[in-house]
Parts: sequence; C-alpha cells; structure tokens
Amino acid sequence: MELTVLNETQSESGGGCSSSSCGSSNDQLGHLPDAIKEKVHNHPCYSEEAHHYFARMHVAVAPACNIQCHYCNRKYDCANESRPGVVSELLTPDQAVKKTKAVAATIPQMTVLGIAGPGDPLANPERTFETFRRLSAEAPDIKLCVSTNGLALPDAVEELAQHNIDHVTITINCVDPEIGAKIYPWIFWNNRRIRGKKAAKILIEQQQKGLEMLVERGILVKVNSVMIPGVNDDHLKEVSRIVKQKGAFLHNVMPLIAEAEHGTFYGVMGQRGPSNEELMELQDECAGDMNMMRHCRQCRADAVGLLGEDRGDEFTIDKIEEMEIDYDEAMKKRAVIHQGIAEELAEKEKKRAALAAVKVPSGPSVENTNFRPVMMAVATSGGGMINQHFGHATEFLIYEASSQGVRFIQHRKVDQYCIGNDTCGEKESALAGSIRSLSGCEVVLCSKIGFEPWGLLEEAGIQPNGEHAMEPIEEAIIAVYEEMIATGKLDESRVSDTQMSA
Ligand code: CLF
Ligand code: SF4
Repeated sequence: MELTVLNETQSESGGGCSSSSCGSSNDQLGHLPDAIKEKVHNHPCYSEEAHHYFARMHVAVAPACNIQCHYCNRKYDCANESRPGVVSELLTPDQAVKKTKAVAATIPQMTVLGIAGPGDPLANPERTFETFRRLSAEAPDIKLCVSTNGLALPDAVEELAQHNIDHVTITINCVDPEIGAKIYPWIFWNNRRIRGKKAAKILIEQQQKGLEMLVERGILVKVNSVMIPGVNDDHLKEVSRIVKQKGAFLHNVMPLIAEAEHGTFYGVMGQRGPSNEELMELQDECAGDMNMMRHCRQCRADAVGLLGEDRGDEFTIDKIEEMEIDYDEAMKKRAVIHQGIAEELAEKEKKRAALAAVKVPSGPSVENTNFRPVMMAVATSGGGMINQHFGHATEFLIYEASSQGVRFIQHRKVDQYCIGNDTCGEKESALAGSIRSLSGCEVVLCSKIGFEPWGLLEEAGIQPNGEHAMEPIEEAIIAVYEEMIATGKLDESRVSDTQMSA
C-alpha cells in the first residue's frame, strides 16, 4: 500500500490517479497547466499549499453596496469575504497604496492584495480602480484580487482585464430566483430599488454573464457560496455544477455566520449556520463537479497576514504614516524570500515523490487492503509544519488519512483555553470547547501539550501526539496513520479491495 498526499481531483475519484499510476505530481497544483500554476502557486486562497507560506491583505476602500444580503448589515464586513466585525478604518486609495507598500515591506511573504469590502468593490468603481491602477504601477510584484457580488461585474470586466487582475471572486449563492428571493431582499439597479424574485433574477443573470466574460478573457474565477441550511444547501450542488461548466476555477462553500448580535436579518430571525459535518458533507458532494476550496477563513475586509491570522493592528493609518518605505529595496528582499519558499516547496515535492514509494512495513497482510479513514487535527502556526502548542491554537486544521493518502478537509476555530481566566471557569469552558470542536478526530498533532488537556483529550477518545513537532504536516500524518495500521489499531475496520469494489 502507498500513502500519498491527495489533490482534490484524486480524493474525489477515490485515489484513482495516484503518482505511481500516471506519474503526475501529488501536490494540489500538479494537474494544472503551467500558465495556471504560475497564477496560483503563491496565491494563498487559490492554492491550499500556498496558504501555509504566503500571506494576503485586504484594503477597505469600498464602503457602498448595490444589493442587500440577509446575512449582512452595513456596519459589518462583507460576508462575501469576511467574518462579521466592523472594519477598523476605511481607507482612501492613497492610504490603501501606502498601507499595501508598508505591509509588503514588513511581511515579505505577502503576495496578494485583495479588495473585498466592506461593501462591494465594483459598486465603488472609482475608489477600487484608482487603488488597482496605482498598485499595478507602483508595486508590480503584488498580485491583485477582487471579490464581488457580481451585479456590476459585466460592466467592469474590461477594466479588470486592463489592470492585470487575474483573480476574481464572485459570490453566487443560487441560480434560481425563487431561492434568491429568500437571500436578497433587494438590489439597486438602474437607479431603482428592485425587490423579490425580479431582483434575484437580474442579479443571477449579471453574475453568470460576468463569469462567462471573465473566463473568456482567461481571468481565474473563484466562486464563493454561503451555505444557508434550509435555504440553499441542497441547491448549491446545482450551483457548483453550473459554475464549473462555465469555467470557474474553484468553488468555496462557506458556512453562514449569523448571530443575533450582528443585527443581520438572518441573525435576528434565528437562521442557523451549518455544523462542521454538514459543511464537510456538502463540500464533498460539490467536489464531484469541481475543485473545492476548504481552507477559507472568511476574512475581514481589512485582514492582513497569513490566512487565519490578523496583523491589521500593526498597520493602522497613523502607524503607516510614520513608516519610511523604500519599495525598490523591499521588492529585492521579497524576491529573495519568495525564491527561498520556492526552493522549500520544491524540496517538499521531492520528499512527496519519495514518500509515494514507501511501503507500509507491516507484512504481506497489509498489501491490497484498505483501512478506514482517520481524521486528525493539527495545530500549526504556518509553514506547513506541526509547530504550535495545543493551548495556543486558535484553530485546528483537519486532515483525513486513508489508504489512498492524506487530504485536507477543513479548519475549525477554537478559543485559546490557556489564556482563559483560571478563576471564573472560562478556562474549563474554553478547553471543553476546543475538545468539542475536534469531534470526529481520533488524533491531535501539536508541538506540545499540557498534562490536563492530554488527559481530557484521551477521555474524549482523541489521542494527543507531540512526537512529530517541527515535522511537515502531511509526512507526520502519514507516519501516524501507518503506525496505527502497524499496531493493529485499524484492524477491526480492515476491508479487502474485493469487498470495497463489490
Ligand atoms: Fe482576498 Fe478573496 Fe482575493 Fe483571497 S480572501 S479577495 S480571494 S485575497 Fe481567501 Fe479570505 Fe476566504 Fe476570501 S480566505 S475570505 S477566499
Ligand atoms: Fe453585504 Fe457584501 Fe451582500 Fe453587499 S454583497 S450586502 S456588502 S454581504
């Protein structure tokens, strides 16, 4: 048996295209043409692997919106690309350019500048395009990216293409106006407010037209969809099928975030979001039709840093005004660091190829045998390594190991139990919350873990493991899975290939 790291297509087909059978690379980008690989290899949202190494930032230059979604109110970030939370500062294009250069000089791993709100970037075309125009001239080594609800997209495609914007996200929650009317109470179109099914129909037509126009021009399109249980959850499989057919590159199904305190319609009405399991199930079902993004962090419209971290506080307007930036010098430094990451990734790829040739050392009975998949949680602070203390994790990455290999499934947010207040019970509840968030996992890999959480995790049937600290994530998961096989932990679930295919 060979264990490898699966890309989305391979995992979907049940491991049908392994490296040994077709010679393709096993990383997530291995199956793509070179021109597309070039566009996505350092984009943290378009490449799952890149998000461990490269950072993105958003500049909040777009306050207005031309539609209303039931999961948003204007006081909060755009739920297209964010979690609820007001943006700290709205920027002018000039401030946005300064901030981008300051971040790029300070965080050389920053490769992508996105405009994602807090309203809709294309409903604020002057501010959005002024920012893009200046950045494409003054910071040419940064990729530009935009996220939109799609209503104004067809009219903006030419200008997006002119500024070399290679990545566009459209939030498409439905292709049926009946369903759309339950998500969008109104749109603002041709100087009029339009409501109900008629509004949803116009929005859907504009989104689909915009998608087709972008694909015609070779611009990569990612489609975001908000999963709203009981409203569009079943329907999103159809959305996935259609956008794939039209040439979208990636589909990102995100969970609805709705809390009464956000003041959104859904929040106030008690509309629930999906559970981790429901989200995973839908993503798996949609994956039959296209590549799925599973590492989205629903960023704020002013997020800065690696996905999942937010360093925005380091770059407030007053702080960047005081910074002296020599951008030419910064570009040289960035190029060296990017080259170093490229070498590290090439090295990782070589190791993957070597791993693919490793056989599980547990005797002939393992050959031609499948074992049940095992879900494992990982605490990491980036770099694709197991390098975080269990108690410092604010999220866990969830992987599935199976006879076909390792695949990333989702991330789960948690509160840091170790900064909770010992005296008022917060610590216990945060720890209990962390353990609950790992439901379904059998192992948690971290760099270190305290005695108390160790015991509680074991009681919950989750094996803590600190033996693979500072090792690459996939290699460690493969090693743990192989050990579980070799020590007979998966014996009760062993199924022969003949039974599997029957
Ligand atoms: Fe920003 Fe969006 Fe560009 Fe990424 S985010 S505009 S594509 S640079 Fe990324 Fe954040 Fe998810 Fe968006 S993790 S919310 S998908
Ligand atoms: Fe809010 Fe974005 Fe919807 Fe506009 S498109 S209402 S900003 S979520």
